[in-house]
Amino acid sequence: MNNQLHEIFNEIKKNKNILILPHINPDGDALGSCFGLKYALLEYFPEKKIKIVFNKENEYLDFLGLTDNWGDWGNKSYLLITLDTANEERINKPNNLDPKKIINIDHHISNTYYGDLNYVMPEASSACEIIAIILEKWFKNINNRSKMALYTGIITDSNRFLYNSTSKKTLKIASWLYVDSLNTQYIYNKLYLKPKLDFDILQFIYKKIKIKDSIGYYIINKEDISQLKKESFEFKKYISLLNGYKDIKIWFSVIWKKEDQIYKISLRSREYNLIDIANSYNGGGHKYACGLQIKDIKELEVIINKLKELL
Ligand SMILES: [Mn+2]
Repeated sequence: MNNQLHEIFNEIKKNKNILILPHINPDGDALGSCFGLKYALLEYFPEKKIKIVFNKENEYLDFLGLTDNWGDWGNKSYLLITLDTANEERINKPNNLDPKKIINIDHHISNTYYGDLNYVMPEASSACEIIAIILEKWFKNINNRSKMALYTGIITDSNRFLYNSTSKKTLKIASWLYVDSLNTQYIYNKLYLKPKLDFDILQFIYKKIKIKDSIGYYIINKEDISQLKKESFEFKKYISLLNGYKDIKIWFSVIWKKEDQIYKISLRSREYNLIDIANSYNGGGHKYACGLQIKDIKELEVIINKLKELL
């Protein structure tokens, strides 16, 4: 059950120390929502001490802000706000985390409502959309730095308003964030200009794509990863290569993750609900974009058969 927004606002007002955490390996939406919220709160409550800590800084998102250190946070009494994070395991946290209360604000349909206060809107395009709607209600207006961060998260999670999670609400709040000084070209250059190295990987992946019975996929195994000298997570974004083909109704990538010794499968579709399959393997995510993990590549055949049944 969701809490009332005024309950969440009262909790925020009460606390001087606030820790905001995204999910591990944060993306544009996770960081955009954290920094968007921080910059707006500091504008109206400059006396608050607000920290954002995350495990991985990416050059393409560094314009939003950099991570703080954990420091002596463990000894302080503080409120924890988690954003874009579906369950407690996904929170980027050290073991000694001991907040007074947790506020969980998210848009994942698989969210487990692990907070003391929860606000989950699965229909929202992004966590940034939710935060922007909330901030507009609370403050009427917010500073441009906050707006830029929130706009960035909406465009990354909706793929520039392409995915069908984009709604009238998304566009309305995006237009509120879209101030004259918003330098979209700068944001798009940071987010979308690719290094030349990308060509090598693209060529590599294109050769590995298999398409059968309206299902398209590619597998990146242990040997591929060491051959290309890349990290496992760097292959995930190429799943969009398979989007936009009439004959491919469901597509996925299978990527070896050496840290966990498992294969990570990312499932995508324009119209078929995939979340039940992801959930049946303890995965999660959204209706048309979700993920799961398998230990043995032989399990893939069963999953492909389940996907075929959806078509
Ligand atoms: Mn998100």
